[in-house]
Amino acid sequence: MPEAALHVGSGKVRELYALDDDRLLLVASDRISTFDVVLPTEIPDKGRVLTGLSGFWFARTREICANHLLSLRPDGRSTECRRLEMLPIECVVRGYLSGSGWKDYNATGAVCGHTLPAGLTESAELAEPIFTPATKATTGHDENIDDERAAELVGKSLYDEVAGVSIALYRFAAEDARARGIIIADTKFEFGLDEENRLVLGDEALTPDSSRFWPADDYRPGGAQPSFDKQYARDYCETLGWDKTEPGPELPADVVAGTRARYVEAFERLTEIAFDDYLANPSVVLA
Ligand code: PZK
Repeated sequence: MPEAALHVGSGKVRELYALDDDRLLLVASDRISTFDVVLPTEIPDKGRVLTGLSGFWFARTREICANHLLSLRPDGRSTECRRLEMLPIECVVRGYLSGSGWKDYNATGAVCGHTLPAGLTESAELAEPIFTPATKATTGHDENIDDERAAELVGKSLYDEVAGVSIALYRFAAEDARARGIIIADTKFEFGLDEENRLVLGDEALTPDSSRFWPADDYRPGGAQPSFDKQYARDYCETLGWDKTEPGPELPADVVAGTRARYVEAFERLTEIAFDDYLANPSVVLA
C-alpha cells in the first residue's frame, strides 16, 4: 500500500489512490475474476503483467492519442498518472462479434446502431471495427448505447473525436497483436480531459482485462473462442458445477501456474521483452 496516499476508488481487481491534487496511483492487484466473480485465489504477477502491457501500449500509441501515464513504479504493478476529468462513457471497439455484441446482433441485427450484414456467426471478424459505446453502470453490467445517446452524454464534437481515436488505437494494437499470434477481439478504453480540455487516454489500455484476447492459432468462428489468459481457470470452474455466484472457488496450484504462464506468455509475445527484464526494471516497456 502506498505511503501517504488517499484511497479514492476500487475496481474489481484494482485500486486507485490520490498522490496529490494532480496525480493518481493506479495499482493492479493479482486478483482474477471469472464469470464476473473475483476468485479467492490470486495469480502471482498478474497485476504486473497487466501494468506492463498497459504501459507498453501507452508508450506506443502516444502519437495517436495522449495518455495519463507519468511513470511506472519499481514494484511493476503501480502506475503514476495524471488526474483527469473522466468522460461518462465506456469506449468499446469491436473487431469481432462476441459477448454483448453477439447477443445484440442476434436479437436485432445491429450493435449500438451499427446494422451488420445478415448471417454472421459468433466470433466472426467484422469487415471494419465498430465503435460501440456503453454507459458506466454503477451496479451490474454496462449498457450498450447508440451513438446519438453517447453524443448527448459528451457532446457531438468530443464524441466524434473519441470514436475516431478509439478505432485508430484498436486498429494499431490489433494489427500488432495479430502478427504475434494474439487476436484482440474487442477492447474498452476510458478517456478523460486534462486541464486544457484535451482528450487523454486513461485507465488501463489493451490488456487482457480490458479486452478479449484470443489465441490466433485456435480461432474458429461459429462459436465462443477460448480466452488467451483465463481459459484454464474457466475450464476448471466448469468442472465444479459452481453456480457462478459469490463466493468463487479456490483454484488449485496447477491451474494457478498454468494461468500465470499464459499471462506471462501474452506479455512476452506482445512486447518481445522477457518478463524477468520487466520485473528487474518496469520502465523497459516504455523505451
Ligand atoms: C479514474 N477510474 C476507474 C480504475 C479504480 C477505479 N487518470 C484518471 N483521472 C481521474 N480519474 C481516473 C483516472 C484514471 N485512470 C479512473 N476512476 C477514476 C478506476 C481503476 C481502479 F478503483
